[in-house]
Amino acid sequence: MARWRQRLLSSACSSSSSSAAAPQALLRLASSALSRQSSSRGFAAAPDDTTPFVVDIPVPYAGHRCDPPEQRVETSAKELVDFFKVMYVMRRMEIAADSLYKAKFIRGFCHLYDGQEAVCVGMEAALTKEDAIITAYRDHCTHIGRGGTVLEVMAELMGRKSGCSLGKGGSMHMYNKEGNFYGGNGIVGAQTALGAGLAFAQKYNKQNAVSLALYGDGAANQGQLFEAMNISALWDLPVIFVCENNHYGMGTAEWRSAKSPEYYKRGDYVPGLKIDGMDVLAVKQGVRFAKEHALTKGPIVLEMDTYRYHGHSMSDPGSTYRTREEISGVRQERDPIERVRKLLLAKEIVTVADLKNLEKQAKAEVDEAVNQAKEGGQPETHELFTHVHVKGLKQLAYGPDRKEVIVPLP
Ligand SMILES: Cc1ncc(C[n+]2csc(CCOP(=O)(O)OP(=O)(O)O)c2C)c(N)n1
Ligand SMILES: [Mg+2]
Repeated sequence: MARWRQRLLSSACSSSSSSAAAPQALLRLASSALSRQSSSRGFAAAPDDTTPFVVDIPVPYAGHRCDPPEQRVETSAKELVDFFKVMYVMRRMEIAADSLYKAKFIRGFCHLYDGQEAVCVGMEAALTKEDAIITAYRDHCTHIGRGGTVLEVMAELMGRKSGCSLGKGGSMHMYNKEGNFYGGNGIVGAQTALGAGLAFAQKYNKQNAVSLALYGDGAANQGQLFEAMNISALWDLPVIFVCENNHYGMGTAEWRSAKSPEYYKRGDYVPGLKIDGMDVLAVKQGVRFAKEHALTKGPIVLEMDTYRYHGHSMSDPGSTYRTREEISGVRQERDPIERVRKLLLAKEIVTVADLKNLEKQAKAEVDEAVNQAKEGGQPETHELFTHVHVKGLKQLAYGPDRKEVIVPLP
């Protein structure tokens, strides 16, 4: 078991001897860049420069029934700065949600995404908003990725009407039709079949777009995932099944629940790709590859090797089935924001002071959203009966004994 834990820290590096030292090399490179910081900033590129340059992806991809993409990826100074900014906002937002929950401003369920930001952000960098996304309950940051605001998330979490689901959904039910984001779903694995349905609609309507159905390692053992894969493969649907493997389900480690934790291979006849989900550039490149595949050949599985710092939900301290050392080890070795920070410094795109400023701005943005959300009102009572049924069906809502009709639903 100790060996299994060790794998979390070194992650997919173990699959290639040449790459095993790569993360350490990246860390060394970054820390030497850090020590080179001085008052004079020798820009290799200005922070808003969009000129492309190439970066190595240290952890090798692993392919199943497909040749993986290159271990090199194009990026730019601007893209890296934008990645840092958005991931930092996401991190602050989740930390704020944690405090608000403890202060009882947020009630009910609350599933935090900190640690997994690179999956969401790298994915979006390879997609357009024509592409659709559906995920499970860990959806706050997905909403931001789809173009939503921190205020919409915070207000939704606190049950305020300025929330993205008008304060009626809460943590598990972020939603944004304009951004082709179909939620936030609480039934483990069910969203994968809905994702196949979204891809069916895209193909039927001859859209040049794909659907991404995200699910966790725990959900990977759900039967309906395999039903969804079967029909998607039969009909060549443009769907990307994205397994966010954070190595734990609800209080259960993957080795206790999955006979084969090689989730990228579990589509059997459906090709798969394993990606370092803590590396935003690796995710971008992998999702771009998968989109091309899905549009031309049909479904593909992506396994994102990632990690969540918080427990499964607020009732789970997250430290009873894993050690604190494991969590802090992943933070030190693989944190997705730190990785981009080091790259920005190594490439001399920003200084330490610039990054501090960006962090300050992100914190201020989140603080302001929290304050605004707190001031917002709760949904009106009549909203209890909207968004329940399709409009115009004239369904009746009854009292508990079904004798008393409360209201005809609009
Ligand atoms: C059909 C169904 N079974 C059980 C649950 C309770 N449940 C919620 S999350 C979860 C574990 C999911 O773990 P994973 O897919 O790895 O996602 P993570 O929480 O790690 O993001 C379980 C068993 C549920 N919501 N739906
Ligand atoms: Mg999990």
